[in-house]
Amino acid sequence: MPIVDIHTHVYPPSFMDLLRSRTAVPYIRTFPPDTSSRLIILPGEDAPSNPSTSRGRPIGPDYYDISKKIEFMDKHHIDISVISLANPWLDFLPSNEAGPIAERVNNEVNELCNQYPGRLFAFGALPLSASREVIVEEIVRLSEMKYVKGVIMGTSGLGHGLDDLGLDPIYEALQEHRLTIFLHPHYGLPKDVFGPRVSDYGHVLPLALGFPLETTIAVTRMLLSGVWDRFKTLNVLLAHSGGALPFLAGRIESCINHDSHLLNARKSGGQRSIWDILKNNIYLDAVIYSHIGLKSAVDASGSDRVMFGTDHPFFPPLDTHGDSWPSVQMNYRAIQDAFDGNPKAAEDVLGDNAVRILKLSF
Ligand code: 5CU
Repeated sequence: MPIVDIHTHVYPPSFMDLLRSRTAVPYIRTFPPDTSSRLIILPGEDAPSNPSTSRGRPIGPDYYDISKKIEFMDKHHIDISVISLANPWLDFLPSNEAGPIAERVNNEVNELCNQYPGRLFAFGALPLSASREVIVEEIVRLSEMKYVKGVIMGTSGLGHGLDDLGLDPIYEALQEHRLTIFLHPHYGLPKDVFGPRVSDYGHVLPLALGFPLETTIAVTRMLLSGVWDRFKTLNVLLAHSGGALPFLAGRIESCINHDSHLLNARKSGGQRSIWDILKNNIYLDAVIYSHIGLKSAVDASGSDRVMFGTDHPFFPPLDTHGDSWPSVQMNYRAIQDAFDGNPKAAEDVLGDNAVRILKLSF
C-alpha cells in the first residue's frame, strides 16, 4: 500500500526570486541584525507593531529545494507527494503578469515532478487576476501536463469569492478537463474578530480558526449559489478536513430548510443537499491532527473520500533536533485512532484513495 501526501507545498525557484524581489506582502526579507530570511505571506503579518521575530516565519530550503521534500518523504515513509504552490499562489499578481508567471511556475513544478518520476505529482496554480480567457487557456495547458492532477486555489476566486457567477467559465473548464480543485485558505477572517490582543497569541488564532472558518464560509457560499447544481461533476478537495464543514453541515442544511426564500428556490430548481454534495463532489484531506475531527470528516464524506496530508513545509518541529515531525505524527496517529480495527479504511485514507481519485500512475 503506498502512502500518499496530497497536502504538501513548495515554492519553485522563480517564485522564490519573485518573493525576494518584493517589498510588500507576500515577500521574503531579513530583519537586521538578524541575518536569517523570513517568509511574510499572511495579510497584515508584517505590521510594525509585531516584534520582528514574530513577523512571518523562518524560511529555509524545505520551502524550495525539492531534494528536501524527498528527504522529508523518506523520513516519514511517504511514497508519493502531490505538491502544490503554497499560498498566496498567484492571487497578488497584476493582471498582465499573471498569465506568463503561471505558465513559468506550472512548467517548473511539472519539471520538479519529472526529476522524481512516480514519486511526485502536482496541483497547478491558476492566474486568477488575468482575463477569463487566459485562465481557461492555462487550465487546458495544465490538463495536458504529465504530472498535474488538479489545481490549487484560494477562496477569493476572481476577487469576489467562490459564489461569483463570473467563475462559471472557470468551473466549466475544470469540470470538462476533470481537474480537481484543491481549495486552500489564505485570507482568514477580519483581524477584528480576534480582538486587540491577537498578536499576543502568535499565529494561533488566524491559523487554527481563521483558516478553517474561511474555508467553511467559502464552500457554503459555493453551495448556496448553486455551483454544484450547475456543475454536477465538479470535484473539490477541501484543506484541513473541510474546516468546520463536516461538523456544521447539519446546521447549514437546517438553516436552508428554514429560509422560505431559499427553500422555494431549492424546490423549484431541484437543488442538491449538502449531504449529497459532501458524498459526491467533495473530498477532504486528513490534516486535522486528531481522530475526533477526522471521524467527523469520515462521517460526512465517507472513508473513501478522505486523503492523508502533511502541510509540509509548514509546522516544522520547534526542536530542530527531532527526527520525525510531530505535526506529521499527529496526523498518522489520528488515522490510527480513528480506524482502530478497520485497517482497510486506514489504508484507503493513507494512500489508496489518492491513487484512485487523482489517478496517480507510478
Ligand atoms: O503557517 C502558515 O502560515 C501556513 C500557511 O500560510 N499556509 C499553510 O498551508 N500552512 C500554514
